[in-house]
Formats: sequence, C-alpha cells, structure tokens
Amino acid sequence: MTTFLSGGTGTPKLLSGAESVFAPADATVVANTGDDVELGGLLVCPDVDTVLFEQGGLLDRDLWWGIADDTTETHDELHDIADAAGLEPGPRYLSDDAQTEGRHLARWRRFSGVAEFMELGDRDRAVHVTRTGLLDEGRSLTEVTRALADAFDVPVDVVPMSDDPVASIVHTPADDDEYADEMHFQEFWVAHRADPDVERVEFRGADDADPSPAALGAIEEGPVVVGPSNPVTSIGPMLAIDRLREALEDATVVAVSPFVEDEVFSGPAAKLMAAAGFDPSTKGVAQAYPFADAFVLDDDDGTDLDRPVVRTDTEMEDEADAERVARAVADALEVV
Ligand code: FO1
Ligand code: CA
Repeated sequence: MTTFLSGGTGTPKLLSGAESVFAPADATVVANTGDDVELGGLLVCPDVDTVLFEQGGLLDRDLWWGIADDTTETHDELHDIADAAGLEPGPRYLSDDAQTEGRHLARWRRFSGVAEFMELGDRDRAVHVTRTGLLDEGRSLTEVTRALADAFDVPVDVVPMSDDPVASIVHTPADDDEYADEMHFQEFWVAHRADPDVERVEFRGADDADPSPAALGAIEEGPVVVGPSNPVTSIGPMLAIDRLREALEDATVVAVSPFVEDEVFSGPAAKLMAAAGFDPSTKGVAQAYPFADAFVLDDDDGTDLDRPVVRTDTEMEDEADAERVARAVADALEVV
C-alpha cells in the first residue's frame, strides 16, 4: 500500500504518471477538503474532484480543475439572470439566519448561487448535484466520494481527509481597507486572484473535525507520499487535524518539494508560506513537514536539508515527467 496526500495540482500531476511505479489498486489518495465550498446549495470539493477527474481520464488538463470540454450553460444563465435583475455579482455569503443544520453545511463556506462566483461546468455541476444529494440522504463524504469514483472508473481509492467541514480562511491585514479582514480561500484565490496581503491562514473547524476513518487508516498503514502540493492550503488542513498529524509523525513519509529552492512551480504558495511563518522555499517545506523522513528535490535545488534527499527534475509537463518523479519517490522510500 502507498498513501498519497493530495491538494489540487501537484499531487494529481504526480499521480498521472505514477501507475507503473505505484500500482493503482494499492494506492490510497487522501484529498484536502479545506478548499471545499457550498455554492448555490451544492457542495463543491475541488481537490477531491481533481483527483477523481484526473484518475477517471476526464480532467481538463489545461486548467487542472473541472472536466475537459465541459460547457457552462447553467453558469452563464445564472449571470444573465443576475444581470437582468440588477443583482450584485458574487461572492455573496449567506447570512447566519440562512444557515440550516446539516453535516456538510457550515456558514463560513456557504455561498449563494446568485451570480455564482466560481465557474461550474455543466457536467461538473452534475457531480456536485449527485454528491450533495447523497450527503442529504445521510451518506458520509467518504461514501459519496467512493460512489463518484465508481462512476468514473477511478483505479485508486480516493478519500477525503475528513467527513466534517473544515474551511481554509485567509486573514488579511486589518488596516487594509480594500478587502474584508477574512475570506474563504476560494474567495481569495478565484474572486481576488490571490491579490490580498495575507496575515495568516486559519483552518476553521479543524479542532472539531475527526479524520475520516479511511484517511486515518491509510496514513497509519503507510508509507505516505506528500506530493508537490502547497504545504499551507493543500496539506495544512490535514496537519490541523490532530490525529492526522500524529499519525504522520508515526508513519514513514517522503515529501516532494513544490519549490526549486525559492521558486514555486504554480499557485500562491510563496505568499501563503510566508504568512504561515515558513520560509517560502524548499527549506520552509522541510520546516512545515518535521515528520517527513526524506525529500525529493529538483536537481537544480541545492538546498541542504537535515534529512535524506533524492534529486531529479521535478518539473512535470507530461506523464513521462510524472513517472520520473514517481521513481524518485520510490527511491526515497528505499533510503528511509
Ligand atoms: N479556479 C478558478 O481560478 N476559477 C474558477 O472559476 C474555478 C472554478 C472551479 C470549479 C470547480 C472546481 O472543482 C474548481 C474550480 N476552480 C476554479 C479551481 C479551484 O479554485 C482551486 O484551484 C483549487 O481549490 C486549489 O486546489
Ligand atoms: Ca529542474
């Protein structure tokens, strides 16, 4: 067995070429759910879905989210209606009063669907309708994720880090008048293109969240591969759940740095790392993962670490690149 911890891009990319190195039938992918939002009554789980769509062969590989060649008829109509009715475009948070109790519902990740601020493709939306409906019927997010994996013939076991809601909340400086003092990660990333200054990142709900039994079991069984994901917003939510972090401390763990020294391959990692008190570099990744037993670094990355290192070209453009990085991960597992 091998357990992969995944965010939205780096680890799904690694998995795209890993099957000759790590047999899919023996792989469990624990997906971050700190990015999840409820939008227009639908629970959207971006990181879970990127793994499902990549492994199911339907991912949009230009964006690394959503379904390839999806249409946006419903999304466009939502905007046309809002425009015609003179309704302000989103993000539109729902009021406290609008909250209904439900296991997948939590006010701080609930957005109105009016002028939907994230683009949901039509086929993608069908996934969210199915997921939300099954949750409303009383199934856990783990069960629902496995049902969706079956639907898309996904060969790996994909499980959410928790069945309980956790939300990555970005705090901005109080003296900055341009933006609200706190916002959901998706508002920071999609609506504001990572422009706000970040003071800290909070994983709201993590103190009360249990690990999903499947995620905890897979980490305990190990070994664990932390893919080249954002240590703060992709892996941070998992580390904020005490029992997951403790299980990682006891596991054999290899981590792939998403940096080449202080250059990051994609996304807002550097800014978020600095806000979380880590060096925005490979050195900071090692600080963020004190439980990691070895690292895979790019061969242009000369960072001197206190743990074993395997080097390869970690830039992944295609499946052959991903296979090369997967082999380096397997080599790193040999030396720990
Ligand atoms: N990212 C965007 O930049 N703009 C979008 O409109 C958008 C919509 C969206 C819908 C479903 C989904 O699963 C992901 C979506 N993403 C969008 C990606 C997402 O914001 C992030 O890249 C991940 O949460 C980071 O892992
Ligand atoms: Ca390189």
